[in-house]
Amino acid sequence: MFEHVDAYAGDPILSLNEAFQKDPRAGKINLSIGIYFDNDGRIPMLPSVRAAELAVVEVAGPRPYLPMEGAANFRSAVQALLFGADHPAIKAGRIATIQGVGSSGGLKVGADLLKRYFPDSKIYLSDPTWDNHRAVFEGSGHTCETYPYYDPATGGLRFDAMLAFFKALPTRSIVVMHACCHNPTGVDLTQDQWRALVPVIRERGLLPFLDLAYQGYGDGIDEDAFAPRLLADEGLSFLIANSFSKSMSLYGERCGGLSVVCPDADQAARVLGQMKFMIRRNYSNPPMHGGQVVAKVLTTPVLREMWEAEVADMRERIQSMRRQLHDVLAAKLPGRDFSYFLTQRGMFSYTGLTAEQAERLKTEFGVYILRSGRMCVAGLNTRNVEATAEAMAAVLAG
Ligand code: KET
Repeated sequence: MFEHVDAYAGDPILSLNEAFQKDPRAGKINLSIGIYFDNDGRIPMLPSVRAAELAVVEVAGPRPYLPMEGAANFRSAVQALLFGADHPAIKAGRIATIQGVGSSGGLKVGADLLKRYFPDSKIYLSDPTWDNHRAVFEGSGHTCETYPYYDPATGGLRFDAMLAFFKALPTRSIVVMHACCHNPTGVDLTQDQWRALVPVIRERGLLPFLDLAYQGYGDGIDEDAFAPRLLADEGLSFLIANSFSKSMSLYGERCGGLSVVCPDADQAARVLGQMKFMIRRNYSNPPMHGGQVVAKVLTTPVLREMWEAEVADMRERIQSMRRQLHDVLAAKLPGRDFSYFLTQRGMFSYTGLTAEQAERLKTEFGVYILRSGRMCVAGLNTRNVEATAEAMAAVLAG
């Protein structure tokens, strides 16, 4: 019956992570998947999240289905986190927010919604972007193209080319943008560059779809929400998917959301209704537990304060790993410029290593990075950073 089913080629991120788990070598180092590991190489259980979880379990009541759009307390906590509690767009009721199954689920609901109501619009992704962006949008029937973004020559942003490209896009084109901590490059727009984009988005009638998966890993929880706040302040319409996988170390609980900022409350109500329809025929309604833990952390002042400090610790640990990696590499290969490790933001660095060099890192040294050259800096720790730098130096030296 299933003779005609092809073998799955695998996923560039998840399948590599699976290969790492199976690797029997003791000194192996996992810098493949975008997961934050602590200095002991463990996925942390954040104390704020643990306390919230215990509180949630303590009062555990019945488990009805959640509404299609998710739990009201989670959805309003997401809005306050993204836009600031007192944002006029929240007060005006012009943001439609659903609780997703992770931010991947939010992206999927958004992709389905856009396919139905913007059937002729193309999706424009940054070159490069998170591998799964293309898969999710194509999976909903969209055609995806790319816009200029990363400059391999400088390790920075091709902002002028990007702006010129946006200026030439057809109206109602959908531009997918990373709100902070760009995956895979670690190269972000500055606040001034975001501001420069606003008139172009407005004049061309573009529809931004922001992806905020690393809030708090760039400059801070509020700082990393600069882009959605700016676009909302400017009265633009846009979508934003957000995730708690990384910021609360809750990967397996699949907590995230999708918010659509609309011109008025009436449009927001209709958009929310259609998102419910997309959800109903996809997975019906989201799971309960993780979302309640997230809402508890965000809305309980003492837990919120703990969480903000924990996020700052994770962010600072990554920065110190960036510095150590940079210093060892710079000492070993003095002719080369590794300053990009210091300027790139968030979990990832684009190392510039080729697919062959990445393969050598894996087979000869047990160091796993993606074939694109993306490294998850959050997988480094004081015990493996030296070995990683040495392996990279060996591979780079040929
Ligand atoms: N957006 C981006 C940009 C992203 O990097 C991830 C995950 C997600 C969304 C999905 O997050 P979630 O809320 O858990 O559905 N990225 C890492 C893991 C993965 O590929 O799924 C990664 O890039 O390694």
